[in-house]
Amino acid sequence: MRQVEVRKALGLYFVMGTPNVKNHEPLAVLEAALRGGVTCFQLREKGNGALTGDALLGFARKCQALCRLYRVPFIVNDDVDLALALNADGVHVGQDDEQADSVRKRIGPDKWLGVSTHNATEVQLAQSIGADYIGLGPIYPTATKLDASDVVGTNLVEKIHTAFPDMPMVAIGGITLDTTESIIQAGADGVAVVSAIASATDPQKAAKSISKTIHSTLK
Ligand code: TZP
Ligand code: MG
Repeated sequence: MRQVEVRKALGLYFVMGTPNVKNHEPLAVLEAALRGGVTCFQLREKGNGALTGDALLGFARKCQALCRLYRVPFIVNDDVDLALALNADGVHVGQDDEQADSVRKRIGPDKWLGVSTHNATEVQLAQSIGADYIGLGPIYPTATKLDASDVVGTNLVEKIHTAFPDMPMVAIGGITLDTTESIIQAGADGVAVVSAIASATDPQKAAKSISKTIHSTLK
């Protein structure tokens, strides 16, 4: 069943674009993360020096090929045209991006649609237009997204989990190995991280440690 598959993929959801990687080669970081056990990957190419045009297309193709190798869903942030050109597994949009219902029409019923949310009203709307999962956050302060809205804390994870038990949910924003357990205990299906893996000295080890914590907490 699709919802079961989606929930499983949300476990350790790695989000990355080339600007998020400083001391390594971005594709090497993605491969290390995949080896370490990430269960979903979102290409979020944003910020200073972000790739565009053919360079973006080429990089995205390489990311997609790596994800296929590790049998991990490949999701594209915001860029519906890119997702369609690559036949990505899904698209993730925020509140300021193309309206989720219009995205759903363009990608069709089979691709996954994720929507970033910050409160119950946005979750309700995401559910009504048939989102496959929601991202909820920022849970904690984050330096990765400069225009991030106010932090919501794990209280909102609990509240949304109770109010929308059928909506797969991944928490995002400032999440580290140390906070993973409390987020899963609050009812999230998984954690989405950028810097906890992309900025780690050893991205594979970082992914493996978070993955272990998720599995032992979910049991
Ligand atoms: N959306 C809300 S917070 C965030 C995004 C994309 C950035 C999360 O990055 P990090 O480094 O895991 O805090
Ligand atoms: Mg967006």
